Amino acid sequence: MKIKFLNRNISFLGCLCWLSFLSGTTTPFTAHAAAELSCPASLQINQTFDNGAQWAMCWESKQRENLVLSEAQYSTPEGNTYKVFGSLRLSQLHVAYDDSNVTYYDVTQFGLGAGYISPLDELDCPNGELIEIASKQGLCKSLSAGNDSYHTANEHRASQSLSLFSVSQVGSYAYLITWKFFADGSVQPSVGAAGALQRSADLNHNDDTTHSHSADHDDATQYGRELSGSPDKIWLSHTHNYYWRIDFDLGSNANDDTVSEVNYSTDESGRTARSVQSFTTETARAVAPDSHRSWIISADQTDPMLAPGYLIEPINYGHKLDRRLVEPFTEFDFFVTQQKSCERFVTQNALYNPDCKENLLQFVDDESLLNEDIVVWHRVSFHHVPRNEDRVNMHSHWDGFVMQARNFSSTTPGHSGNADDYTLASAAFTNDDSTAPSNEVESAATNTDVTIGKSGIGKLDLTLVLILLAYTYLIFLFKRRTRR
Ligand SMILES: [Cu+2]
Repeated sequence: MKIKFLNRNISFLGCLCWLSFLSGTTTPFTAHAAAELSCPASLQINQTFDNGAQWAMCWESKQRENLVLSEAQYSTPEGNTYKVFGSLRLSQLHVAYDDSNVTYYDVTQFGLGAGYISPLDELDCPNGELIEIASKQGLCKSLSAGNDSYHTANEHRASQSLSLFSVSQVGSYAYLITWKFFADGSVQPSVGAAGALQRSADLNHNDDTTHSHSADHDDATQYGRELSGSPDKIWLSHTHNYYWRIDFDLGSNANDDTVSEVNYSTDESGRTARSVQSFTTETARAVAPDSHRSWIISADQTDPMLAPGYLIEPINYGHKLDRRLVEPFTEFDFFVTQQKSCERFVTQNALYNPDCKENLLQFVDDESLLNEDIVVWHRVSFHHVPRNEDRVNMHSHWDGFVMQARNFSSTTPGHSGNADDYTLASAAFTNDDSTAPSNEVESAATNTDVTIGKSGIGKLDLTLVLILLAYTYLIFLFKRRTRR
C-alpha cells in the first residue's frame, strides 16, 4: 500500500489566488445544475426539505442486497447541486458466533430482497409513502424529523431527513434497514437487528442446535449465557458485522474522487496535531481511536480538508471483531478499491461473480486509485451477548455510521447566518480575552493549515493582495526596462 503525503504548501502566485480572492473563498466549489436521473419516474426518489435543500436518486431492488440506490445528488438551499454517489448498498451481513462453529453471510447465503422482504403497513410508515417491491409494500419513504438541526435565540429548526426503510426476514432475524439523507447533505445508513435469537447450545448434550461441538458445560457457558425461561440452553453470543459498499462519484466525473485518512498525534506538551494522507493505491485500514482516525472523501485533490466532500468518523466503534487467523479481512474496517461491478459482495463474491475474487481483502490488490472510479467499503461491528429480554421477541439493536457532509455550504444550510445578541456578546467577550495562554498563540502561528476563521481569511487575503501588487509592479518594471 502506497500512501502519498499531501503537499500542503499553498502556491501563492498564479490566477487561482485572484479567483480565490474575488470569490471570497479559499475552496474551488464544483457545483452543477441538477442532472437528469436515468431511471424511469417510478424508480426515482426526490425529497425537498423546509430549508430548500433537495435529494434526488434512483432505486432498485436486488434479490441479494435488496435496496440499491444510485445517481444520488444533493442540492444545497442555495440551489448548488452536487453529484454524490454512483451507488449505495448494504453488501454483506457477516455474523460470526463466539464458539466459531457457525458463520453466516446473510446477504449471499440467503438475501435481503425478493422473498426475504417483509411487507410493511401504515404503522411502519407513519406519514410516509409505501412503495411496492416484489408485489409487497416493501419500502417506506418518509420525511423524518429529529433533534434540532440548530437552535439559537432567534432561529431554530428540527433536523429533517429523507428516510428509506425496509425489513428483511433472514432466518430468525429481522433486519430493519434504514437510509437517512439529511437536509444538510449528510447520510446515515443503519441496520436494526430484531426478530429472535438464532442459535443455542444444549447444555445436557453439549452440542448446539445447528452444529456439534465437543465443549463441556464450562466451555459452552463461555460462549453465551442461559436465559430466563429457557432451561438447559446456552444462547450463543455473536458479532454482527455490517458492511456497506459506497461508490462515491463526487465532482465533475466519477474518476476524480480522493480518499484521505486523517490522524492526530499529541506531543509531550499536550498539543494535538493533524496529519492528512491521501491514498493512491487500493487499501485496507483499521479504526484507530487513539489517533482519532477518520476518512475524508472529496473530489479536490489539492486540500481535502477544505474541499466539498464527506467525513467518516467511526465514533460509534465500541466493538470490533478481529479473527484474522480465520478470516483475514476482519482485521480491517475501511477499504478503498477501484469500482468494479463484479466486486459486489464482501464475502462469497465469486459465488455470484466467478470471474472476480472471493472476498474484499482480495479486491485490495495494489491497483491505482488515481483517476479511477473508487469505492469505499465500511464495516461496523456489534458484539451481541443475549439478555433475557432477547427472548422470545428480541429488541432491535441498531448500528450504523454517518457520512458527514462538509463544505457544500458556506454556513449552516438554511440558517440566515445572522448571529443573535447572545452570540455576538459571547464573540465580543472571546475576542477581548487577552489572557490566552502563550502556547496557544504560538500554536496558531505555527499551524500549517489555512485558518478558516473570519479574521484569518482577512489577513491571508490582504497578504495575497500585497504580494500580487508587488509581483505586478516588478513585471511592469521589467517590461519597461526591456522596451528600452
Ligand atoms: Cu444478534
